[in-house]
Amino acid sequence: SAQKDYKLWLQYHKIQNAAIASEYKSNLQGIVSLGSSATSKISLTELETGISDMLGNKPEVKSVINGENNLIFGAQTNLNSDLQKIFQSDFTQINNEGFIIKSVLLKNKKQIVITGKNDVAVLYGVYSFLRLMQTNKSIKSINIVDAPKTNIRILNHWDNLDRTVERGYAGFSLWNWQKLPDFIDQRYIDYARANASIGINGTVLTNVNANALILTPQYLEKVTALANVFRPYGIKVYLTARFSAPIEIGGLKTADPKDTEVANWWKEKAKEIYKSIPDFGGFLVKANSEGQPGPQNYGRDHVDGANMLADAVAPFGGVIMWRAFVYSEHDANDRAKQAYAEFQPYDGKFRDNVIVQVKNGAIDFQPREPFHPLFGAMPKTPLMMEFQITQEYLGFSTHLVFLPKLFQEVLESETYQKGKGSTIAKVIDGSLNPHKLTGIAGVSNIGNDLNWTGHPFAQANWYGFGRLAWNPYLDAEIIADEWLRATFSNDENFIKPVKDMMLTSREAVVNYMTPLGLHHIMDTGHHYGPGPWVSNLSRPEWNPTYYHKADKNGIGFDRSKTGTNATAQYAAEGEKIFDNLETCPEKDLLWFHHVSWDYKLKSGQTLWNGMALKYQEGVNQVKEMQNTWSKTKKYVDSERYKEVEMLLAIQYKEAKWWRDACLLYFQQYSGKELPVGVEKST
Ligand code: GCW
Repeated sequence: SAQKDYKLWLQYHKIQNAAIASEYKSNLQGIVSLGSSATSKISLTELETGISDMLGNKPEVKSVINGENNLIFGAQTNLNSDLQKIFQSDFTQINNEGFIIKSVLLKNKKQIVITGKNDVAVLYGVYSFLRLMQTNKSIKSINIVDAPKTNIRILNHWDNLDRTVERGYAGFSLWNWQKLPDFIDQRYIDYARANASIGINGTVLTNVNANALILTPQYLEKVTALANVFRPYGIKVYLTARFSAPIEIGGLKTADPKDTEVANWWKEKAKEIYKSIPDFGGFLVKANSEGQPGPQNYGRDHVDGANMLADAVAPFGGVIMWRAFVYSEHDANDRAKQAYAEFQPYDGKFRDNVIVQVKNGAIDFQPREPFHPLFGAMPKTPLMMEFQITQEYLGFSTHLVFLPKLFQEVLESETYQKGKGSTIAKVIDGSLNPHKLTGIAGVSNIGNDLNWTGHPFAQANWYGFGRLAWNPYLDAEIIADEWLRATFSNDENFIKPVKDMMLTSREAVVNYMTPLGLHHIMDTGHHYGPGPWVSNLSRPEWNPTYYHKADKNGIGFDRSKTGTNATAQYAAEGEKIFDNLETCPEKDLLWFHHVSWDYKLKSGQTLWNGMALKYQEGVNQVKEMQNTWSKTKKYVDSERYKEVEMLLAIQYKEAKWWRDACLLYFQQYSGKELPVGVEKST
């Protein structure tokens, strides 16, 4: 039912396996909370709900530790001296947000203890413990010490104040500004709970294409109300700062970052915000990008702009997340090179409380992009990853695409910036070059749809983003496994095929949209469906033809030495690999090279045939996904079953649309027949 959909991965299904259920019952005779904060109360309620739903009976809640087989939870300072001693060395292994879950002998009695340095860390431990149960893992002798590897794990909502959501495909914004601050929608609480359960600790409430009004007292009062709801869940609120706000709402004549009045205006604004939101996170800024105002309007640069804002929030512990998503129509030779060209020289020039936010690839959230060359190339500057959870270029919320596969591919990418092993994950978590600030942002796919994300399986992308932000080394398969068990069923006959379906879904979308390194050939503006023929837009780098460059001789964007030399932005070893046709991974071929239609692929096929067969393979994979889903009826409630069935039917129809449109269009250039195995258009 819709109610099920709404509960996300926190279904707490009754445990079907009798042996597991009885193990849980015998180990969970009572619950003891050692704390009394709002956050401890959330932990307690969550444990009571989770355990009673999964086991069918409520464990006794005790006010003191007595008897054995209790689940005891509380922060370090609330532990008795025996427990303090037991966990002494474990505490040295974790940061402020880490937790410990352990089976211990306390006065010779067996107990399970969840602890951490503060109540929010304990809450993370509670969710981790409940996840063990949701996935039917043994709790007989637990020994888990875990801590997040990044410190800012944040959603970016591209939500406008009129509740429209830029690139949002799941309804309108959750934030009901009109009813705030006095009306607290239950959904705000449920949102915070879902985020806390996967370790997300920040949220940027507003669109990067920002509206200065959010910084007026009328709106800040509403923001304060949301911050108050989120605080006990360990979630900090951040806002986007429109660079021209001092003019628009401050009555100043300029927003020049070097103007003292402007700098003071921001200082006062920060003071005003922190007065009502003492733990306000800071600002996310899109400046001088796609028409947004910024320091360059005044002949200043990104460093001037970021540092001025950084100085305003620094006294209160705030941070500035300054985006590197910039490209200009005045240098349309290769858009992929522009962010690096502009930002790399700024390395080491930003204040300590600035983190530069870089999209995973150099163009824009494509089904597949090689990693952004800035990663690893600014060793003296903390960089945070920006992933897009909402599927702007991947079929909106109609196509089933499991994004952790994409995220993992990026995080595992080898930058070679400090030799082999310099992966993006190590750049992001500060292990390649140590930084105080580390982080991962995800552009949210959440809206006020009953099921939050439009597509029931898009919930897995929100979930997976959170899990990877916590641990960027986690395998997508583990994430899919956890999510399926927590969301649908622990039955292996369901898990195995549906997990395979999720894990192939990302390659399927690449195949039927942009195989072999093709990119940005979606129809223009909305980016839904194919549009490789579009070539009439005012800015050259908005036209799909700019990206595929198909002609009689071949197809692809030559970014090698013989072309725009974008490959030179990578570390020498990576550059060599991408530059050379022999070593360039075929999945990125047409991203880096323009090759003839007769170019021989590793399979021995010509490029034209290989490309056509990839389009067909994508279609076949979606057909297979439909087939897999059709066998799951008995494991899934009828509403979600039906929804996914209808959505997969659309996806299949549209995979064929992509195949047919792209092949028909490119065929005018290749002048070749379709190879055997490619179905004729329908
Ligand atoms: O992906 C593109 C989108 C814009 C977006 C921009 C950005 C918020 O098409 O809608 O604007 O990137 O990331 O700033």
